[in-house]
Amino acid sequence: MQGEKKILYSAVQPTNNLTIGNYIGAVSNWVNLQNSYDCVFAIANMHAITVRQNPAELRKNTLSLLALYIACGIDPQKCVLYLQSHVHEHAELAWVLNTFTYVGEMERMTQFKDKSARHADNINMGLMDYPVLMAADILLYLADVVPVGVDQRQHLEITRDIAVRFNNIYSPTFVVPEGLYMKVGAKIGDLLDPSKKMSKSAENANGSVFMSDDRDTIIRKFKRAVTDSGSEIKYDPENKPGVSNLLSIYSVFTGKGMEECEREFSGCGYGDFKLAVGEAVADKLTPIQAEQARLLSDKAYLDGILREGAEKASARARRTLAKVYKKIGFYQV
Ligand code: ATP
Ligand code: LTN
Repeated sequence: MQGEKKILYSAVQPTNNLTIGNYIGAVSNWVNLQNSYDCVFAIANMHAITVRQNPAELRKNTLSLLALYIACGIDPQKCVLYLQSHVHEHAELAWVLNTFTYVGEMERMTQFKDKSARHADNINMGLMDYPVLMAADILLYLADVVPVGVDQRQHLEITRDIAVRFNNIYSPTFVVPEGLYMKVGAKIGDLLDPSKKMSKSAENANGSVFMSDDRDTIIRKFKRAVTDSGSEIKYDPENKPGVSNLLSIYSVFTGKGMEECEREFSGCGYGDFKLAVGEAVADKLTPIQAEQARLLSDKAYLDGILREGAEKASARARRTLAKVYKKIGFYQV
């Protein structure tokens, strides 16, 4: 806890373009939470390189993600916004935590297994160690809560295990963080196959709506979205995964509760419903895209945010790492 407020930490990798799944599962919640918590948000470029990146693209995606955070409403005056590689303590704590993590635990991680299958030619140590670096991110800032999509639940669990393990061997050092998952939208499905999560790196780009898609593209993608048998528009993820996915998207993008959304579409055909969801998404994204473009034309401003963020983040990270080094017996002069 920092002052009166609990500490909240989260991050997104600057890989590809963000999808509305990332927005709904992560960034849009951050905007709502930033007043109630002491927030630290990172751009996880060290995680990004666990899958081979083009250096120029990675650089570009980094600034683009920072501009998107701000365009979505994250206020750099209220929150710490920084780039992971600017704070060397992440790599240092990850090394220490590696010695408190078992190989078997990492081999069991679902994301590791998925990504190993997708990148069979590059199953590098970093890919396997990804959750330990994520644990280091969270534990360095003594975060109380970590808002993420449900795909990250397993990584949060291992972070908690590592924290408890360390605290038990030495003395209370780390805060054991809680994952924060939203009721609606913690797992947005692919529009063409709602049983799969909508992903930045999906093979078929028609199933993912990107934050950078223009209005026509967004509407076209929603028009092609799969629905379910029957004609009723109600939230029932078990039996109506396609319709429920679209309702979740609509609910988050309009800020309306689920019951209100169901009422609005009662008696409406699937065609009109899909068009309405597409329009709501496009209406919300158009001004965000314009603001992102405006911010990207002011590189000096964005660099300034990163410089300031790195200073604030480093000051916190340094304190935690110093405690850890002391407890494990690293000689200090
Ligand atoms: P990739 O598909 O390239 O592995 P990703 O889309 O999972 O990447 P990340 O940077 O790994 O993107 O995740 C950023 C945040 O977005 C995380 O909090 C994650 O839980 C959330 N997220 C990702 N996909 C979805 C989704 N389909 N629905 C809800 N939240 C999601
Ligand atoms: N692995 C996360 C991104 C991430 C993260 C974090 C999220 C890196 N470090 C710390 C929360 C807290 C993902 O969403 N793929």
